[in-house]
Amino acid sequence: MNYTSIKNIDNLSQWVQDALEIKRNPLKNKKLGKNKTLGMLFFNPSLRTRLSTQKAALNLGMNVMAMNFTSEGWTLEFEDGVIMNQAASEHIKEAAEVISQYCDIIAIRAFAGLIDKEKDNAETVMAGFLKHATVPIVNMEGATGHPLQSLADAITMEEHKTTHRPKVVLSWAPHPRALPQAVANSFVEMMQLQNADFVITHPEGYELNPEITKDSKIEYDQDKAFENADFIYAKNWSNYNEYGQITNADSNWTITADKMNLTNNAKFMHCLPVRRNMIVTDEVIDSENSIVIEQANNRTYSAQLVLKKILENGK
Ligand code: SN0
Repeated sequence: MNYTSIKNIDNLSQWVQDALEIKRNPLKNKKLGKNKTLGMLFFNPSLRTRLSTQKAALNLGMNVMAMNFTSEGWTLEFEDGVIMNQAASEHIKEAAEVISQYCDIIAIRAFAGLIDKEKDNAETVMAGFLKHATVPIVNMEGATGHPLQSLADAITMEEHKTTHRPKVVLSWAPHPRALPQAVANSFVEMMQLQNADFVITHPEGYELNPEITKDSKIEYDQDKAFENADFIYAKNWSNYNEYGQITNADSNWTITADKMNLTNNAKFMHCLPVRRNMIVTDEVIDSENSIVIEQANNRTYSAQLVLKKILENGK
């Protein structure tokens, strides 16, 4: 069993309940991972993902090895049949097979490069490991998705929802750097499995991949989208059509207290790290309605559920 996409979740509400059970009793399966090793490979920075996934593995009694490939590993080649006379020192074929001998599960973080859309959509790094590793793979944010984050988001919303069918708004917000669409993509896919009134709001032109958003509702008027919302999920992403570009930096999209006042006393969510007073004002993120810290806490239980399932199911 791999966990590379929200599509790997067969029953979201059951998974959320199982994760909440783990949260109530996190050390219950402390023997399950005995003498098993999780290898975590990072091609990009991480705070929550690295520490929460490690914590999850430790709660299951696993051993953990983490490696930062950008500063510590050989530069990898992912293309077949090339003459390796450029920067890459080692082919994914050997690297993935070798790491598979040391680890029982391999978790990978490899962001979108945001230059070559086709290459990002092909998930070159994740796909290379899926093809050549001989152990299960966990996605710790690939080029197009961040399914551990979205599972944690689902757990967090289950804990905080006050109605059976909440209104959930995914709102784009401005950012000084070009960011991937991964977090937004997986959030959309997760919301499509929920009983909710789900709305995506972003400036015109900032549409996500239509193969992911499918028939999810899009409202270009942010104020209108916020009306009666129970959850505001803020996230920046760079332009998908003009791939990887920043074509809008309008500070009117920043989540302010005035905008939150349009909602039904909505909870504020963000995956973190967050740029204060760009994405969200201090007033909102420091308010009682902000649940970003609990959301980060739930990363542990999201990862622990996934690792537990893999340990139980094997390959
Ligand atoms: C990443 C992203 O995909 O948006 C990771 C989020 C979990 N975020 C960033 O790279 C933020 C970087 C910054 O400079 O604010």
